[in-house]
Amino acid sequence: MKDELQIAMADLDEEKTLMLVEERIRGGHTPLQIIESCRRGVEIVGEKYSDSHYYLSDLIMSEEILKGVMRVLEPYIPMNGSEKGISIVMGTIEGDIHDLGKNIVIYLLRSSGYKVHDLGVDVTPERFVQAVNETKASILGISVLISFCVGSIKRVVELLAEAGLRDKVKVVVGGYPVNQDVKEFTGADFYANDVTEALKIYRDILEINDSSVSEL
Ligand code: B12
Repeated sequence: MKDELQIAMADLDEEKTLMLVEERIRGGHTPLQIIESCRRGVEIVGEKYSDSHYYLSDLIMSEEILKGVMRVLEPYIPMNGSEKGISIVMGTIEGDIHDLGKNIVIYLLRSSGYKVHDLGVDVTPERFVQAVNETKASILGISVLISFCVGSIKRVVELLAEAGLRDKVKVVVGGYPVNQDVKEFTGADFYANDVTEALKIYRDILEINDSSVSEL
């Protein structure tokens, strides 16, 4: 069922979106619930773009609104910043410049005290492997929103194996087109296409006992 915030986001109604976000945060909704409503809203923006009802400028508008939403939410995301000594590498795969979702996941992980090396966007398979090697990361998170870039993730996993690093790092893929088939095709260990599932996976991998992440 669509909610009012999801619809306001899908309609690219910035004022109403931000008003509803403020209202919800004051009403006790968690930042994760709010982010998920907005994510489902921009999913509709994407569908309208595919149907030629929206243009590229509308995708850009959805980016601006989502950044505004995060500015409202950030003060409500507790910084449980005690350094946990676990290293995570994240980046968006080669050919893809989408980074809003990746940045949200990184923000939440950092707020829980994890050290995240953000490689940015359009990251080559070789660069991912180099970063895992240099940082001794226990998790590699790869974001992908453009379907045809999925093949490069498979290449990352192959290169990790060639470098003798495959059993030292868990590979997590995330993003809109990701599903069980993508996980199997790429050889990744886990996949997530919403923030709650993403944080659950990181928590499970790291066997986090504190509840700092789940309380967001
Ligand atoms: C905003 C947007 C843009 C913005 C991106 C701004 C930015 N800085 O990221 C701009 C305008 C730049 C853009 C450009 C383009 N876009 Co665009 N874009 C979108 C849109 C509407 C929303 C994406 C988004 O930010 N969602 C909100 C975030 C919060 O959700 P998310 O990214 O899914 O992330 C969540 C989870 O997936 C997960 N997650 C994400 N990453 C990771 C990583 C890990 C490790 C984990 C565990 C979890 C995780 O957690 C996040 C938080 O909940 C999508 C539609 C859609 N359905 O996604 C299209 C969409 C992705 N874009 C699309 C296209 C085609 C393009 C362009 C090619 C358009 C063009 N003609 O130029 C270019 C891409 C150029 C390139 N080479 O990359 C298509 C891709 C189609 C496909 N599957 O191949 C989509 C699906 C729209 C559509 N339906 O046609 N886009």
